[in-house]
Amino acid sequence: MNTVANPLSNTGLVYDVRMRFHAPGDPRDKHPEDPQRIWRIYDALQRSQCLDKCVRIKTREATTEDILLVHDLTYHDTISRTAQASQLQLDKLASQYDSIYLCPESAYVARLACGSLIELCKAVVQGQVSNGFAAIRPPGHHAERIEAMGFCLYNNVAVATRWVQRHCQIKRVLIVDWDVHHGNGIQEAFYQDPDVLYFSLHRYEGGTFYPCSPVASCDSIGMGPGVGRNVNVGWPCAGMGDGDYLHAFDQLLMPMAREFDPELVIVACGFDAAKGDTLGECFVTPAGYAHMTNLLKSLAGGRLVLALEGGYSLDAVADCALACVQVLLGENMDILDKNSTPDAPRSTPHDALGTSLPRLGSLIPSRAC
Ligand code: 6DK
Ligand code: ZN
Repeated sequence: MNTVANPLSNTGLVYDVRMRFHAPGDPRDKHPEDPQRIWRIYDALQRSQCLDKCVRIKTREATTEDILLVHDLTYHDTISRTAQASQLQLDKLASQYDSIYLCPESAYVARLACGSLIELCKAVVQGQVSNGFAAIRPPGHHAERIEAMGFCLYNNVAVATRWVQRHCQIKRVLIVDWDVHHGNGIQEAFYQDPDVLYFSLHRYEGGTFYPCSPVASCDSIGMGPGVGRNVNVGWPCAGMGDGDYLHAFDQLLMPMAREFDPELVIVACGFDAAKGDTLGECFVTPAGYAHMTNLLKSLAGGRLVLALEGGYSLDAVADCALACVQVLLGENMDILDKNSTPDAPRSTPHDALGTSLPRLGSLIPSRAC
């Protein structure tokens, strides 16, 4: 039997067909952040009978008050006004940001994504469901206080984190960001906050991989009272796989997380490090994401929320999201491919984790470096 047992749970799901309305102004423009991404997740859940086992969480728009927990009012108003703008004006505004497209529905959809993640986090914290998955878009982890970037308008994960801290009696939140890009916006929001541990694994490559900023380096450790609560595992190259990710979980994330003792865990859940994603150029498998989900389920009394960020291979996004939801539901997981599991420790230092830790993923034959 090639599966690993997993206790049953009650899993919330956010999906709203209206989140497909955010799309490039010219429908002939193909963009990786494609409305079909969330539909493909929904379809995979339906085909595998997982949909019926999930509890659907009612979606809602984030209010201005919610958005202002992270973003500034002028920025909020700039995005809100896009609902009345012409496509020409929208293209002009979008061009002032880095890697952004806008259409008249974008602001509404961004509020819907953000508000729905808040509702899912609330349901988990209040115990209506044990854990949950939010198939939301546009993504959020690059969005800064006053800046849209990297396909992101509002920082869904940061707003939901601040919301549960403000409205529920939740203090310590662990945010794990396994999107292949660094979540500069989440880092910015909590950089001085001792109550939010932000842990990101991403391609860094000396600051040449998007968002191409030195703030994504492992030197960014937090500031003031937040020192030690920001952890960047910046990969030096493409080609990372299950072994690399699980080794970083085993050696760094899980020990730090146990010590931090979070009351809620939120994953900025991009699937662009998945095998088959041409933007990410990595090799994480659905079983790899399932095992990472399973490890995180052991924290915070199982209060775990996965919020979709990137992921551009429609097949990989569907397969990986399904594998994660199956773990959330407590279904058995596929065992990992032997060639993707962590290698026995070696003494070779690794750029990303510092000199005292073994080299990662050395069993993976396909890596580019
Ligand atoms: N632009 C994200 O996955 C967003 O982190 C990544 C944003 C990358 C912007 C640079 C880039 C392309 C590439 C191909 C075609 C058009 C634009 F926020 C998340 F969605 F999660 O690669
Ligand atoms: Zn990404």
